[in-house]
Amino acid sequence: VKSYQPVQPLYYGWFLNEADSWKLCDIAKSWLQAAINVEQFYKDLSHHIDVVSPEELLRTYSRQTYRDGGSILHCTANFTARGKDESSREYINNPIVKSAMGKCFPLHVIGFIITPRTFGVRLRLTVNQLDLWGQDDTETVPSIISHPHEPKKHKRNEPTEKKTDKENDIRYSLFSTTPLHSSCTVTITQLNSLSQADQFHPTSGKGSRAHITMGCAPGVKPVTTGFDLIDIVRREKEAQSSLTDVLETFTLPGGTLRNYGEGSWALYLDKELQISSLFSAYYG
Ligand code: ACK
Repeated sequence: VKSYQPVQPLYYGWFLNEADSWKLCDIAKSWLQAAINVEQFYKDLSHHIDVVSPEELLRTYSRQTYRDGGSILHCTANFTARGKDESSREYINNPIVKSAMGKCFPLHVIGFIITPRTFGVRLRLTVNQLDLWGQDDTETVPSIISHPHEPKKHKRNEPTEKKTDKENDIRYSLFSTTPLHSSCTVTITQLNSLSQADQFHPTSGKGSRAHITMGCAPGVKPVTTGFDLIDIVRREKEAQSSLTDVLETFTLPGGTLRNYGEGSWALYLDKELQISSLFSAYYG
């Protein structure tokens, strides 16, 4: 008699509906555009990425490296890699995780991170979400994606397999103007102002890696967004404890943009956004 093993998920996370995914792409695009309008931001980032115009910088982050085309946005709660190790199996069998499956959770968007590698949405997790959080917030960045000391330009890569124009337009470009038709309702709402005291270090410790990858520079994998956020959280802490180091900071309507060095920027929203999400597992 053959014994069958259950298929284990690749990762668990909070998934947006399709309409919210498109809406958040629009919102993110507006903020990226607002940042690009700041001359120093464009100059600094284009020093690290192989782009020749603000328009090209706006188009540089894509979701091509997502296997499913990435039209549904999500925040990874735990990358279980099909139960590859003991801790992943513990997570998969955790009764709190099992009972959360299919339940709704509000996601709180508090800002964005923009680096030569990734463009991500930064989240603040609620207490209930922290119970489901299984990512390592202090994971050391693998050396292949660590910050180079010398500016290193990310070159445009040739696509590995040829995509049709339609696929490129709709599924693979982050900022397509032709959203897929969806019967879902947009659930994004604006919440209260964030407290002034927390402005430049809004998250730290458990859950501070929580993000939604909006797009990656050519050849960069989505896992990099989490590493970039870990690095920015570390730089925020350093800036907080250093009284002399004044970072380049720009006020935008509704937010603040800050330069953390080596092409890494954080954008802090004055008011957080709330989006509905569904906790689930992704099997690939
Ligand atoms: O943007 P993300 O959180 O980064 O969403 C994707 C998702 O899993 C599917 O690829 C994340 N991911 C991939 N590999 C890892 C890893 N080794 N550790 C943590 N998260 C990962 C990726």
